[in-house]
Amino acid sequence: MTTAPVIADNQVAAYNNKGYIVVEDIYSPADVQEMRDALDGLIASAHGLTDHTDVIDLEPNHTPDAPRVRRIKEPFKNHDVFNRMGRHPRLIAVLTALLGPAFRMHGSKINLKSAEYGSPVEWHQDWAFYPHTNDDVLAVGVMLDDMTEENGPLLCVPGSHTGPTYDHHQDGRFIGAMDPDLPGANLDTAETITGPAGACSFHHARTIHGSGRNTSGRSRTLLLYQIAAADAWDIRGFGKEASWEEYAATFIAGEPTLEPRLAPAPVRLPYPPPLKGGSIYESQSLAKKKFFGAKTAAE
Ligand SMILES: O=C(O)CCC(=O)C(=O)O
Repeated sequence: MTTAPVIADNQVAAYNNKGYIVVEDIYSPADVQEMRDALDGLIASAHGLTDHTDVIDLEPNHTPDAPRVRRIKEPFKNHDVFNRMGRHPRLIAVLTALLGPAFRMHGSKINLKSAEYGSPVEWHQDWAFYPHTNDDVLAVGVMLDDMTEENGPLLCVPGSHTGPTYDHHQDGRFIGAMDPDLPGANLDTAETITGPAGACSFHHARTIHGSGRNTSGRSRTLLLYQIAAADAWDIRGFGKEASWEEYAATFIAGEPTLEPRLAPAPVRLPYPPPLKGGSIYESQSLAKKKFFGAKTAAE
């Protein structure tokens, strides 16, 4: 393992300028294998399921006998391996460079995007789902497979993290997707985020992003860790945690503070909530206009 800094100054500058970067070699091949093994166990538990659960979100073409998992919900909270990997020293080093010394894991998920059918994610800004008192908030995409041009990679619109927060509503209700025909969002300038397994992408919560269906023969498994600076408080309220102790346990560096930092950032609240909840896939399935495609027969 190299002793060089995990992230160079020009990468920090690129993150601030574009709203996203990729840093390679955060996780070793052994780390990636450990996460894949843990994931295999979670996927196996989808056998026999007839509906989504609190942990497992199913693809539209799932059947109990031929399980097809779209997403694992909250792996950091629900699984030791993903909890430990969320505290990996190399990840913490990068997050410290981008966010400062104290931050917490406010959510996590694994988007499986399986070969041949893995679902797309429509254009959106994470900020529209969880606005905070300041925008030192980002998502880490841990590549558990190589993410390539072919297997439904993440796409990010450069500079969009300094622009408006777009409407993610339809007919007066939050659906978690932007209108793809919206003028000014510059979706045509989106860049493809690629990297080898073990690399991580870091995208700012206001960056416009999405990804297409995986029609390739290779899976694109992306573990997403959602991170907020300690002084960025979710303006929807105390958060998902039931108690102060649970909230404090989400800190992966530094300590909680009771003094939120207020910074100007355009905010829209995700209310009233979508008629279909549970995951972004469910709420976005309500969108009348889809950019990434055509619905499948099963949707
Ligand atoms: O998995 C992807 O390509 C996009 C993930 C994402 O933006 C999300 O789940 O909010």
